[in-house]
Amino acid sequence: MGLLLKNGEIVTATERYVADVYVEGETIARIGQNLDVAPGTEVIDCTGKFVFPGFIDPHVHIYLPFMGTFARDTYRTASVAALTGGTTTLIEMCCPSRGEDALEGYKLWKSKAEGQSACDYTFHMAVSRFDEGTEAQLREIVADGTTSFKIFLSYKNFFGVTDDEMYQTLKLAHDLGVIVTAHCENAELVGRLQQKLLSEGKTGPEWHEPSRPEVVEMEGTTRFCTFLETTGARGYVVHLSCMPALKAASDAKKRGVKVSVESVLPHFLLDKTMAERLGVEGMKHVMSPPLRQKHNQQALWEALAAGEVDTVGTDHCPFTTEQKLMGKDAFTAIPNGIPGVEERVPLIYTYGVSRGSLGLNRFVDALSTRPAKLFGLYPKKGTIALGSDADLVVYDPAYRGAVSAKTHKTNTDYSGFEGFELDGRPSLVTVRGQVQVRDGEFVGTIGRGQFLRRKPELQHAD
Ligand code: DUC
Ligand code: ZN
Ligand code: ZN
Ligand code: ZN
Repeated sequence: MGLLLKNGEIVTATERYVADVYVEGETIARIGQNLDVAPGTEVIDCTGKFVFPGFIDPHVHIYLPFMGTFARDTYRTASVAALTGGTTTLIEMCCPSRGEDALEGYKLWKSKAEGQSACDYTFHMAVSRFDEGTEAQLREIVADGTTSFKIFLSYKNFFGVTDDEMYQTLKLAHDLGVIVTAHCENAELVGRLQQKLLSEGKTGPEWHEPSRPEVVEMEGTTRFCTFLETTGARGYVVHLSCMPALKAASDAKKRGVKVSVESVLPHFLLDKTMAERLGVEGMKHVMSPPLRQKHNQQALWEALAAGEVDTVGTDHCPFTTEQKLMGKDAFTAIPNGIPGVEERVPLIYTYGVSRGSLGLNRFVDALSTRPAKLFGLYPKKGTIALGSDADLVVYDPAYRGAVSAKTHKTNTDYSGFEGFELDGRPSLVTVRGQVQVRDGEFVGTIGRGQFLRRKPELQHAD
Protein backbone atom coordinates (compact mmCIF):
# COMPACT_ATOMS: atom_id res chain seq x y z
CA MET A 1 0.00 0.00 0.00
CA GLY A 2 1.38 3.33 -1.04
CA LEU A 3 1.63 6.67 0.72
CA LEU A 4 0.83 10.03 -0.84
CA LEU A 5 2.10 13.29 0.65
CA LYS A 6 -0.26 15.73 -0.98
CA ASN A 7 0.28 19.37 -1.83
CA GLY A 8 3.27 20.12 0.38
CA GLU A 9 6.08 22.53 -0.49
CA ILE A 10 8.98 20.31 -1.42
CA VAL A 11 12.35 21.74 -0.49
CA THR A 12 15.68 20.26 -1.58
CA ALA A 13 19.15 21.80 -1.58
CA THR A 14 18.38 23.48 -4.90
CA GLU A 15 14.61 23.60 -5.41
CA ARG A 16 11.29 24.70 -3.88
CA TYR A 17 7.95 23.78 -5.41
CA VAL A 18 4.48 22.60 -4.45
CA ALA A 19 3.73 19.02 -5.52
CA ASP A 20 2.60 15.57 -4.43
CA VAL A 21 5.08 12.86 -3.51
CA TYR A 22 4.03 9.25 -3.99
CA VAL A 23 5.89 6.58 -2.09
CA GLU A 24 5.78 2.95 -3.13
CA GLY A 25 7.47 0.48 -0.83
CA GLU A 26 10.69 2.06 0.47
CA THR A 27 11.34 4.61 -2.25
CA ILE A 28 9.96 7.71 -3.92
CA ALA A 29 8.05 6.53 -6.99
CA ARG A 30 6.41 9.68 -8.39
CA ILE A 31 6.52 13.43 -7.90
CA GLY A 32 3.98 15.67 -9.61
CA GLN A 33 0.78 17.70 -9.53
CA ASN A 34 -2.54 16.09 -8.57
CA LEU A 35 -1.23 12.55 -8.73
CA ASP A 36 -3.82 9.81 -9.13
CA VAL A 37 -3.30 6.95 -6.75
CA ALA A 38 -4.83 3.54 -6.25
CA PRO A 39 -7.55 2.98 -3.67
CA GLY A 40 -6.07 2.04 -0.31
CA THR A 41 -3.24 4.58 -0.57
CA GLU A 42 -2.81 6.61 2.62
CA VAL A 43 -3.13 10.28 1.71
CA ILE A 44 -1.58 12.91 3.98
CA ASP A 45 -2.60 16.50 3.33
CA CYS A 46 0.58 18.60 3.51
CA THR A 47 -0.96 21.94 2.51
CA GLY A 48 0.93 24.77 4.21
CA LYS A 49 3.74 22.46 5.26
CA PHE A 50 7.23 21.81 4.00
CA VAL A 51 8.34 18.41 2.77
CA PHE A 52 12.07 18.00 3.43
CA PRO A 53 14.38 15.06 2.71
CA GLY A 54 15.13 13.13 5.91
CA PHE A 55 17.82 14.94 7.85
CA ILE A 56 21.20 13.34 8.51
CA ASP A 57 23.14 13.96 11.71
CA PRO A 58 26.76 13.44 10.69
CA HIS A 59 28.10 13.46 14.26
CA VAL A 60 26.53 11.68 17.21
CA HIS A 61 27.71 9.60 20.15
CA ILE A 62 25.38 6.88 21.38
CA TYR A 63 27.39 4.04 22.88
CA LEU A 64 30.40 5.80 24.39
CA PRO A 65 32.58 4.73 27.29
CA PHE A 66 34.24 8.06 28.12
CA MET A 67 35.86 9.84 31.09
CA GLY A 68 35.09 7.05 33.54
CA THR A 69 31.43 6.73 32.59
CA PHE A 70 29.11 6.06 29.62
CA ALA A 71 27.01 8.40 27.50
CA ARG A 72 23.39 7.75 28.45
CA ASP A 73 21.46 7.03 25.28
CA THR A 74 20.87 3.64 23.68
CA TYR A 75 19.92 3.22 20.04
CA ARG A 76 16.32 2.97 21.18
CA THR A 77 16.30 6.32 22.94
CA ALA A 78 18.63 8.13 20.53
CA SER A 79 16.83 7.01 17.37
CA VAL A 80 13.40 7.92 18.75
CA ALA A 81 14.79 11.32 19.79
CA ALA A 82 16.38 11.74 16.34
CA LEU A 83 13.17 10.88 14.47
CA THR A 84 11.03 13.13 16.66
CA GLY A 85 13.36 15.91 15.58
CA GLY A 86 13.30 15.01 11.87
CA THR A 87 16.61 13.16 11.66
CA THR A 88 16.26 9.88 9.77
CA THR A 89 19.93 8.87 9.51
CA LEU A 90 22.53 8.89 12.26
CA ILE A 91 26.26 8.71 11.75
CA GLU A 92 27.69 7.54 15.03
CA MET A 93 31.30 7.85 16.09
CA CYS A 94 32.55 4.32 16.71
CA CYS A 95 35.18 5.06 19.34
CA PRO A 96 37.18 2.16 20.78
CA SER A 97 39.90 3.57 23.02
CA ARG A 98 43.63 3.42 22.36
CA GLY A 99 44.03 0.25 24.38
CA GLU A 100 41.28 -1.62 22.56
CA ASP A 101 41.29 -3.62 19.36
CA ALA A 102 39.77 -1.65 16.46
CA LEU A 103 37.96 -4.56 14.81
CA GLU A 104 36.58 -5.87 18.10
CA GLY A 105 35.41 -2.35 18.89
CA TYR A 106 33.74 -2.03 15.50
CA LYS A 107 31.83 -5.26 16.05
CA LEU A 108 30.82 -4.16 19.55
CA TRP A 109 29.50 -0.79 18.31
CA LYS A 110 27.57 -2.47 15.50
CA SER A 111 26.04 -4.94 17.94
CA LYS A 112 24.68 -2.06 20.04
CA ALA A 113 22.69 -0.82 17.05
CA GLU A 114 21.61 -4.10 15.48
CA GLY A 115 17.83 -4.47 15.72
CA GLN A 116 17.65 -1.54 18.18
CA SER A 117 17.37 1.51 15.93
CA ALA A 118 14.21 3.15 14.68
CA CYS A 119 16.16 5.11 12.04
CA ASP A 120 18.95 4.22 9.62
CA TYR A 121 22.54 4.53 10.77
CA THR A 122 26.17 4.16 9.86
CA PHE A 123 29.52 4.88 11.53
CA HIS A 124 32.69 6.91 11.37
CA MET A 125 35.40 4.48 12.49
CA ALA A 126 37.77 6.03 15.01
CA VAL A 127 41.43 5.17 14.51
CA SER A 128 42.81 5.50 18.04
CA ARG A 129 46.13 3.78 17.42
CA PHE A 130 48.08 2.80 14.31
CA ASP A 131 50.34 -0.23 14.56
CA GLU A 132 51.24 -3.32 12.47
CA GLY A 133 47.75 -4.82 12.60
CA THR A 134 45.79 -1.64 11.98
CA GLU A 135 45.84 -1.48 8.19
CA ALA A 136 44.37 -4.95 7.68
CA GLN A 137 41.65 -4.26 10.23
CA LEU A 138 40.72 -0.94 8.66
CA ARG A 139 40.59 -2.54 5.22
CA GLU A 140 38.11 -5.08 6.58
CA ILE A 141 35.98 -2.34 8.15
CA VAL A 142 35.94 -0.34 4.89
CA ALA A 143 35.01 -3.50 2.98
CA ASP A 144 32.05 -3.82 5.36
CA GLY A 145 30.78 -0.44 4.11
CA THR A 146 32.13 1.93 6.76
CA THR A 147 33.94 4.38 4.52
CA SER A 148 34.83 7.21 6.87
CA PHE A 149 37.34 7.39 9.70
CA LYS A 150 37.64 9.60 12.77
CA ILE A 151 40.77 10.79 14.50
CA PHE A 152 41.14 12.74 17.71
CA LEU A 153 44.05 15.15 18.00
CA SER A 154 42.90 15.65 21.59
CA TYR A 155 41.89 13.27 24.42
CA LYS A 156 45.40 11.88 24.53
CA ASN A 157 44.60 9.25 27.13
CA PHE A 158 41.41 7.92 25.53
CA PHE A 159 41.47 8.06 21.74
CA GLY A 160 44.18 10.54 20.74
CA VAL A 161 46.63 9.80 17.92
CA THR A 162 50.20 11.04 17.46
CA ASP A 163 51.14 13.04 14.38
CA ASP A 164 52.77 9.95 12.90
CA GLU A 165 49.61 7.92 13.43
CA MET A 166 47.60 10.72 11.84
CA TYR A 167 49.93 10.57 8.83
CA GLN A 168 49.54 6.81 8.45
CA THR A 169 45.76 7.01 8.84
CA LEU A 170 45.44 9.73 6.21
CA LYS A 171 47.75 7.94 3.80
CA LEU A 172 45.73 4.74 4.06
CA ALA A 173 42.47 6.70 3.81
CA HIS A 174 43.71 8.31 0.61
CA ASP A 175 44.57 4.91 -0.88
CA LEU A 176 41.19 3.49 0.13
CA GLY A 177 39.10 6.50 -0.96
CA VAL A 178 37.92 7.12 2.58
CA ILE A 179 37.25 10.53 4.17
CA VAL A 180 38.79 11.27 7.59
CA THR A 181 36.91 13.31 10.15
CA ALA A 182 38.97 14.97 12.88
CA HIS A 183 38.57 16.51 16.32
CA CYS A 184 41.12 19.29 16.08
CA GLU A 185 42.57 20.47 19.40
CA ASN A 186 46.21 20.26 20.48
CA ALA A 187 46.34 17.58 23.17
CA GLU A 188 49.68 18.64 24.69
CA LEU A 189 48.62 22.25 25.10
CA VAL A 190 45.26 21.27 26.63
CA GLY A 191 47.06 18.96 29.08
CA ARG A 192 49.51 21.69 30.14
CA LEU A 193 46.82 24.36 30.49
CA GLN A 194 44.60 22.04 32.54
CA GLN A 195 47.49 21.31 34.93
CA LYS A 196 48.35 25.00 35.24
CA LEU A 197 44.78 26.07 36.00
CA LEU A 198 44.18 23.29 38.53
CA SER A 199 47.48 24.10 40.30
CA GLU A 200 46.23 27.67 40.68
CA GLY A 201 43.10 26.38 42.39
CA LYS A 202 40.93 27.08 39.31
CA THR A 203 38.72 24.01 39.46
CA GLY A 204 35.21 25.15 38.41
CA PRO A 205 33.52 24.61 35.01
CA GLU A 206 34.25 28.24 34.09
CA TRP A 207 37.90 27.18 33.60
CA HIS A 208 37.08 24.57 30.99
CA GLU A 209 37.11 27.08 28.13
CA PRO A 210 40.37 28.76 29.20
CA SER A 211 41.98 25.30 29.25
CA ARG A 212 41.12 24.86 25.54
CA PRO A 213 41.35 28.38 24.09
CA GLU A 214 40.67 29.24 20.47
CA VAL A 215 44.37 29.09 19.48
CA VAL A 216 44.50 25.47 20.59
CA GLU A 217 41.71 24.64 18.14
CA MET A 218 43.29 26.81 15.45
CA GLU A 219 46.55 24.89 15.83
CA GLY A 220 44.78 21.52 15.59
CA THR A 221 42.85 22.61 12.50
CA THR A 222 45.96 24.01 10.83
CA ARG A 223 47.93 20.83 11.54
CA PHE A 224 45.16 18.56 10.28
CA CYS A 225 44.94 20.59 7.06
CA THR A 226 48.73 20.46 6.67
CA PHE A 227 48.63 16.67 6.92
CA LEU A 228 45.72 16.51 4.45
CA GLU A 229 47.71 18.60 2.02
CA THR A 230 50.76 16.37 2.40
CA THR A 231 48.87 13.09 1.94
CA GLY A 232 46.20 14.22 -0.55
CA ALA A 233 43.51 12.70 1.67
CA ARG A 234 39.98 14.10 2.00
CA GLY A 235 39.20 15.49 5.44
CA TYR A 236 36.36 16.89 7.52
CA VAL A 237 36.87 19.08 10.58
CA VAL A 238 34.24 18.19 13.17
CA HIS A 239 32.60 20.65 15.59
CA LEU A 240 34.50 23.76 14.51
CA SER A 241 33.66 26.41 17.09
CA CYS A 242 35.58 29.63 16.48
CA MET A 243 36.82 32.08 13.88
CA PRO A 244 40.59 31.42 14.04
CA ALA A 245 39.93 27.72 13.34
CA LEU A 246 37.51 28.62 10.52
CA LYS A 247 40.13 30.84 8.96
CA ALA A 248 42.66 28.00 9.10
CA ALA A 249 40.25 25.63 7.34
CA SER A 250 39.08 28.23 4.80
CA ASP A 251 42.67 29.18 3.90
CA ALA A 252 43.43 25.49 3.36
CA LYS A 253 40.32 25.08 1.17
CA LYS A 254 41.42 28.08 -0.91
CA ARG A 255 44.77 26.50 -1.65
CA GLY A 256 43.09 23.29 -2.80
CA VAL A 257 43.17 21.14 0.32
CA LYS A 258 40.21 18.75 0.26
CA VAL A 259 38.71 19.74 3.59
CA SER A 260 35.11 20.30 4.67
CA VAL A 261 33.87 21.90 7.86
CA GLU A 262 31.18 20.92 10.34
CA SER A 263 29.91 23.10 13.16
CA VAL A 264 27.54 21.71 15.76
CA LEU A 265 24.27 22.95 17.21
CA PRO A 266 25.55 24.14 20.62
CA HIS A 267 28.09 26.50 19.07
CA PHE A 268 25.38 28.34 17.09
CA LEU A 269 23.16 29.00 20.10
CA LEU A 270 25.05 28.72 23.38
CA ASP A 271 28.03 30.67 24.66
CA LYS A 272 30.79 30.58 27.23
CA THR A 273 28.80 32.38 29.92
CA MET A 274 26.59 29.29 30.23
CA ALA A 275 29.53 27.19 31.40
CA GLU A 276 30.34 30.00 33.85
CA ARG A 277 27.08 29.47 35.74
CA LEU A 278 27.52 28.26 39.29
CA GLY A 279 27.96 24.59 40.06
CA VAL A 280 26.20 21.93 38.07
CA GLU A 281 24.41 24.49 35.86
CA GLY A 282 27.82 25.36 34.44
CA MET A 283 28.86 21.71 34.17
CA LYS A 284 25.83 20.94 31.99
CA HIS A 285 27.35 23.23 29.38
CA VAL A 286 30.79 21.64 29.28
CA MET A 287 31.71 20.11 25.93
CA SER A 288 34.80 20.19 23.75
CA PRO A 289 35.65 22.30 21.90
CA PRO A 290 34.09 24.51 24.57
CA LEU A 291 31.30 27.03 24.19
CA ARG A 292 32.96 30.25 23.03
CA GLN A 293 32.44 34.00 23.34
CA LYS A 294 29.15 35.10 21.84
CA HIS A 295 30.63 36.96 18.87
CA ASN A 296 31.51 33.60 17.29
CA GLN A 297 27.83 32.72 16.92
CA GLN A 298 27.02 35.45 14.42
CA ALA A 299 30.14 34.57 12.48
CA LEU A 300 29.19 30.87 12.39
CA TRP A 301 25.69 31.70 11.10
CA GLU A 302 27.22 33.83 8.36
CA ALA A 303 29.76 31.13 7.46
CA LEU A 304 26.96 28.56 7.37
CA ALA A 305 24.85 30.68 5.04
CA ALA A 306 27.87 31.23 2.79
CA GLY A 307 28.72 27.50 2.73
CA GLU A 308 32.09 28.08 4.39
CA VAL A 309 30.73 25.89 7.16
CA ASP A 310 29.53 22.92 5.13
CA THR A 311 27.34 20.97 7.55
CA VAL A 312 25.61 21.22 10.91
CA GLY A 313 25.85 18.21 13.23
CA THR A 314 25.22 17.94 16.93
CA ASP A 315 28.05 16.04 18.68
CA HIS A 316 25.09 14.64 20.60
CA CYS A 317 26.60 13.22 23.80
CA PRO A 318 24.14 12.91 26.67
CA PHE A 319 25.11 12.79 30.33
CA THR A 320 22.84 13.24 33.33
CA THR A 321 23.16 15.88 36.05
CA GLU A 322 24.53 13.17 38.33
CA GLN A 323 27.22 12.25 35.82
CA LYS A 324 28.14 15.91 35.30
CA LEU A 325 28.69 16.16 39.07
CA MET A 326 31.63 13.76 38.73
CA GLY A 327 33.48 16.96 37.95
CA LYS A 328 32.46 18.91 41.04
CA ASP A 329 36.03 19.08 42.37
CA ALA A 330 37.84 19.53 39.05
CA PHE A 331 36.56 20.70 35.67
CA THR A 332 38.83 18.11 34.02
CA ALA A 333 36.57 15.35 35.39
CA ILE A 334 33.29 16.73 34.00
CA PRO A 335 32.07 14.33 31.27
CA ASN A 336 32.23 16.39 28.07
CA GLY A 337 29.07 16.59 26.05
CA ILE A 338 25.73 18.24 25.32
CA PRO A 339 22.80 16.34 23.77
CA GLY A 340 21.07 17.83 20.72
CA VAL A 341 20.03 15.17 18.22
CA GLU A 342 16.37 15.92 18.84
CA GLU A 343 16.66 19.70 18.64
CA ARG A 344 19.05 20.30 15.73
CA VAL A 345 16.47 20.56 12.93
CA PRO A 346 13.82 22.68 14.67
CA LEU A 347 16.39 24.94 16.38
CA ILE A 348 18.41 25.62 13.23
CA TYR A 349 15.10 26.20 11.43
CA THR A 350 13.92 28.58 14.17
CA TYR A 351 17.08 30.59 14.78
CA GLY A 352 18.40 30.36 11.20
CA VAL A 353 15.59 30.10 8.66
CA SER A 354 12.74 31.66 10.63
CA ARG A 355 14.86 34.56 11.95
CA GLY A 356 16.17 35.27 8.47
CA SER A 357 19.85 34.37 8.57
CA LEU A 358 19.65 31.09 6.61
CA GLY A 359 17.86 30.27 3.36
CA LEU A 360 15.65 27.18 3.18
CA ASN A 361 17.67 25.47 0.45
CA ARG A 362 20.95 25.97 2.28
CA PHE A 363 19.26 24.69 5.48
CA VAL A 364 18.39 21.43 3.70
CA ASP A 365 21.82 21.32 2.10
CA ALA A 366 23.73 21.70 5.39
CA LEU A 367 21.60 19.31 7.45
CA SER A 368 20.87 16.66 4.84
CA THR A 369 22.27 16.89 1.32
CA ARG A 370 25.88 17.76 2.07
CA PRO A 371 26.30 15.15 4.80
CA ALA A 372 24.84 12.61 2.33
CA LYS A 373 27.24 13.67 -0.42
CA LEU A 374 30.33 13.84 1.80
CA PHE A 375 29.74 10.46 3.40
CA GLY A 376 28.68 8.38 0.39
CA LEU A 377 24.92 8.27 1.02
CA TYR A 378 23.73 10.43 -1.89
CA PRO A 379 21.31 10.16 -3.76
CA LYS A 380 19.85 7.27 -1.74
CA LYS A 381 19.66 9.77 1.13
CA GLY A 382 19.80 13.56 1.22
CA THR A 383 17.28 14.52 -1.44
CA ILE A 384 13.73 14.12 -2.72
CA ALA A 385 14.02 12.46 -6.12
CA LEU A 386 12.64 9.48 -7.99
CA GLY A 387 14.25 6.30 -6.68
CA SER A 388 15.65 7.89 -3.49
CA ASP A 389 14.77 6.36 -0.15
CA ALA A 390 11.45 7.67 1.10
CA ASP A 391 12.93 9.31 4.19
CA LEU A 392 10.65 12.33 4.37
CA VAL A 393 9.97 15.04 6.91
CA VAL A 394 6.69 16.93 6.80
CA TYR A 395 7.49 20.10 8.73
CA ASP A 396 4.69 22.24 10.14
CA PRO A 397 6.02 25.81 10.35
CA ALA A 398 2.92 27.03 12.18
CA TYR A 399 3.56 24.96 15.31
CA ARG A 400 4.87 26.88 18.33
CA GLY A 401 6.61 25.26 21.28
CA ALA A 402 9.77 25.26 23.39
CA VAL A 403 12.51 22.82 24.29
CA SER A 404 11.94 21.07 27.59
CA ALA A 405 13.69 18.18 29.33
CA LYS A 406 10.28 17.18 30.66
CA THR A 407 9.13 16.15 27.20
CA HIS A 408 12.30 15.35 25.27
CA LYS A 409 13.09 11.77 24.28
CA THR A 410 16.83 11.83 24.94
CA ASN A 411 17.74 9.89 28.06
CA THR A 412 18.90 12.85 30.18
CA ASP A 413 17.27 14.84 32.95
CA TYR A 414 18.20 18.22 31.48
CA SER A 415 18.52 20.00 28.15
CA GLY A 416 21.28 22.44 27.27
CA PHE A 417 18.60 24.30 25.27
CA GLU A 418 15.89 24.42 27.96
CA GLY A 419 13.25 27.03 27.14
CA PHE A 420 14.50 27.80 23.62
CA GLU A 421 11.55 28.62 21.37
CA LEU A 422 10.63 26.36 18.48
CA ASP A 423 9.07 27.74 15.31
CA GLY A 424 7.61 24.63 13.78
CA ARG A 425 8.29 20.94 14.19
CA PRO A 426 8.38 17.76 12.14
CA SER A 427 4.75 16.62 12.20
CA LEU A 428 5.23 13.44 10.13
CA VAL A 429 8.44 11.52 9.48
CA THR A 430 8.99 8.43 7.33
CA VAL A 431 11.90 6.01 7.22
CA ARG A 432 12.05 4.21 3.87
CA GLY A 433 8.33 4.69 3.40
CA GLN A 434 7.18 3.72 6.87
CA VAL A 435 5.57 6.42 9.02
CA GLN A 436 7.65 6.57 12.22
CA VAL A 437 6.41 9.92 13.58
CA ARG A 438 2.85 11.23 13.41
CA ASP A 439 1.59 14.50 14.93
CA GLY A 440 5.05 14.97 16.40
CA GLU A 441 5.03 11.68 18.30
CA PHE A 442 6.93 8.46 17.65
CA VAL A 443 4.48 5.79 16.46
CA GLY A 444 6.94 3.58 14.63
CA THR A 445 8.94 0.43 15.04
CA ILE A 446 12.21 -0.01 16.89
CA GLY A 447 14.39 -2.15 14.63
CA ARG A 448 13.13 -0.48 11.44
CA GLY A 449 16.55 1.19 11.12
CA GLN A 450 19.14 -0.42 8.89
CA PHE A 451 22.91 -0.31 8.83
CA LEU A 452 23.90 1.65 5.72
CA ARG A 453 26.76 0.13 3.75
CA ARG A 454 28.64 2.78 1.84
CA LYS A 455 31.15 2.71 -0.98
CA PRO A 456 34.54 4.41 -0.98
CA GLU A 457 35.14 7.30 -3.37
CA LEU A 458 38.04 6.54 -5.64
CA GLN A 459 37.88 9.40 -8.10
CA HIS A 460 41.54 10.08 -8.69
CA ALA A 461 44.72 8.11 -9.15
CA ASP A 462 47.46 10.25 -7.58
N1 DUC B 1 33.36 16.41 22.72
C1 DUC B 1 32.38 16.32 23.58
O1 DUC B 1 31.99 17.31 24.14
N2 DUC B 1 31.84 15.10 23.82
C2 DUC B 1 32.21 13.94 23.16
C3 DUC B 1 33.49 13.99 22.50
C4 DUC B 1 33.92 15.35 22.14
O2 DUC B 1 34.81 15.52 21.33
ZN1 ZN C 1 35.16 15.71 19.28
ZN1 ZN D 1 32.03 14.00 19.01
ZN1 ZN E 1 44.87 11.82 -4.30
